[in-house]
Amino acid sequence: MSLAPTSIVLSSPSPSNWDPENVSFPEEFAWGASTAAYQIEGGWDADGKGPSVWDTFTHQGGDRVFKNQTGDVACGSYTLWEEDLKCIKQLGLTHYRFSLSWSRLLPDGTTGFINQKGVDYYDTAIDSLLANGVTPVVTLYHFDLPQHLEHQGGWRSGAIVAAFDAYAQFCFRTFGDRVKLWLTINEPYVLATLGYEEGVMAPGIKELGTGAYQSAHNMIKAHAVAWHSYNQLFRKKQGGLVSIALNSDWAEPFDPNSPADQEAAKRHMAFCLDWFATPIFLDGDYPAIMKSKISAVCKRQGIPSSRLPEFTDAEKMMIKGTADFFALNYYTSRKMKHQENTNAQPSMSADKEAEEVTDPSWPVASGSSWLAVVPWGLRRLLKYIKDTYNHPIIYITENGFSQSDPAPLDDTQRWEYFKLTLQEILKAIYIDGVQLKGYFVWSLLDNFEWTCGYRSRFGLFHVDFENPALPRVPYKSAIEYAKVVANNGLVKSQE
Ligand code: PNW
Repeated sequence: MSLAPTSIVLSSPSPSNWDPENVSFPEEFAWGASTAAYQIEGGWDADGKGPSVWDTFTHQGGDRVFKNQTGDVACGSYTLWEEDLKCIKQLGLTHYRFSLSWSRLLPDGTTGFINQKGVDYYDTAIDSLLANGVTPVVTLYHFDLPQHLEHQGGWRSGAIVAAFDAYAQFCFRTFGDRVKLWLTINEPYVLATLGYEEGVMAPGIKELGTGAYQSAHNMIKAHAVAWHSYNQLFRKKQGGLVSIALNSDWAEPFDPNSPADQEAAKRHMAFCLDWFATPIFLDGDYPAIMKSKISAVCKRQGIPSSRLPEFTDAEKMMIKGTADFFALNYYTSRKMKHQENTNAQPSMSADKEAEEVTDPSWPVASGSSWLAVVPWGLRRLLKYIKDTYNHPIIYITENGFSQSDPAPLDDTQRWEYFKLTLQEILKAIYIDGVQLKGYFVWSLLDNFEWTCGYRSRFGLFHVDFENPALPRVPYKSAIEYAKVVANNGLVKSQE
């Protein structure tokens, strides 16, 4: 069954007939949806899978996750892959982004033992996507580090770089004959700040002022080393592309007339996106704003050398230019106000000397308190990426809006948010000249939304987690998104 109506040909844009609901997206635009292994698969110890840091974190309880829920079962995608495929086909997607569970493939994180059942699972998924004309986009690592590697220091240890490279090479060798679009690490910003600095996500490490910088340092190196491995060992034969999925807010000054707030907004961008994008896309090193601010704050705190680690010259050379396209996850925008750091206690959030101020006029997605809905912020962010990072090819690898459980299947409001977002994307493409090649909704399915558990629902398909069969049912947004995909554009409603 397809949810899509017969295709309607839309006119191409010209300034005189500009109507975002009557304009086609560029030819070959990638229409996708995204998921991540721990959030959907379940089967946490099935068929020889090793534990990941998320298995450990959720099994420890302690009310760090809503109702102490776990991903033990989640959407059951490990056994219900065919159901996911049906959803993908109903939407008519051209692309599907999912992640590999590192410890399902390599139970202790090393290539010392390979779990063939895990390889079989992803082989089936990849082959059936391709058989249905859907291009797989594969994230190597989406937050679920093998627990064995965390025991050895995880991302705080430099040893992780070689371990990640070995895993990446294993994946390129095993799946790269069929997978041509790769993402190494999902959202190093979220992982570093929430996993290793504030400790609210797995592995729950709270090391304020150092944890995020140290872990991010190793993530950047691991990404770069894996990119070079692909480049040297696989690119010629396999012909694919490798990048890293960077999430970013868009930051506006709280008071647009205050130079201090304007600087605060710039610093928010530096500490969020540029932290990773400057080294990888520009010059191999951290943004100057970040380096000077952190070292100034450290001096005031009586800390002799900066808490931000430094790359050697050889590392800078190695890191620079290690992405074949720009993969952006966008959810929200923030208004930033200058906030002088008078705190003796080090922390990354205080280093930034910028404080977020909520704008009460921005609607908030009902399932996520942090998600203010600001579609025009995405357009500005895309323009910023174009101007700052040499006009790269961009894919939006995640964007979405959550509802709170119980979530109505008639999610008209949410579809409004998607529509406004797609209109801003059209402006970015046709007015601002951004080279945007694809858009992926987060997420295909309602799933385990990390610390919010199953309460926060981002899916295009509703999943009934109370029913052991875990049935998937389309929200209205799924039906509308299928029309957009089929028409390669928004269509005026027929009412
Ligand atoms: C992303 N924030 O995480 C992840 O890639 C997904 O796994 C996740 O389900 C999705 O966005 C929705 O949350 C984020 O606090 C987690 O700003 C937190 C934030 C942003 C993104």
